[in-house]
Amino acid sequence: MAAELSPIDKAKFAAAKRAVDFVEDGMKLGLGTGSTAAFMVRCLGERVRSEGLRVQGVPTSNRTAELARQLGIPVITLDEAKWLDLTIDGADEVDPQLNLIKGGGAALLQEKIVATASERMIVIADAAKDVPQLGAFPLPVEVIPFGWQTTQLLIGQVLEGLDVGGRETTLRRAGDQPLRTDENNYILDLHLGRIGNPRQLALMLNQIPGVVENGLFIEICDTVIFGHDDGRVTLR
Ligand code: ABF
Repeated sequence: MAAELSPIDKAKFAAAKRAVDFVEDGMKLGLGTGSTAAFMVRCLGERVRSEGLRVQGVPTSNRTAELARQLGIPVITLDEAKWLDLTIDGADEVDPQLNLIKGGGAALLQEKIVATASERMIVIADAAKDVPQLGAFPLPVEVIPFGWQTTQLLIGQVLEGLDVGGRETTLRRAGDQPLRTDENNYILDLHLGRIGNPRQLALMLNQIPGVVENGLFIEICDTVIFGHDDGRVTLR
């Protein structure tokens, strides 16, 4: 598969393939969302097919569930699994403390629930996601549609008092309609530029009525595998 890939996809594939080496027979797995996670699901499906690897997967989105089923990976719900051995998922940014911004794929809610319900979380990403400070990537916040513009106003008020580089917030759209998450919620993207205190921001955001979850993953990720376009990987 790796032969005809673009340089960035080679990097994603390399990280994804290395992560699947950590999967052991009998594991209950959280299956992430996004293009890097999709490579991981394909590599996992290949091990299931070629080795008879026995795993059960809890997907973090409808699209990951569909791909896993296509590849013959047994799919179960988180309620059936109750607790997971390992979650492998992508990210939009990774800082030196392994704090993450996730949600570019609008799946942050299920991703955070599944990652939190796991003994271990491995993040897979191309090396460009390795950043000195979070915030250049717009921070996704999942909100319920009811009163979303008031929620947006309250988020703006919270941001006024925090150490961030900018305070613009936008409603993520799919065409001329608001994008809907798998839970039928909306996503507000916070264009902060720089986040001085990710832990504080994550806590403050989730206090706001109407906010369901935010894309800051603080002290959830245990290991990051960065892929490089020459096929190398580096682990942190
Ligand atoms: C998902 O994958 C999202 O949380 C994250 O935003 C995205 C990264 O996408 P990609 O792997 O396509 O860069 O986990």
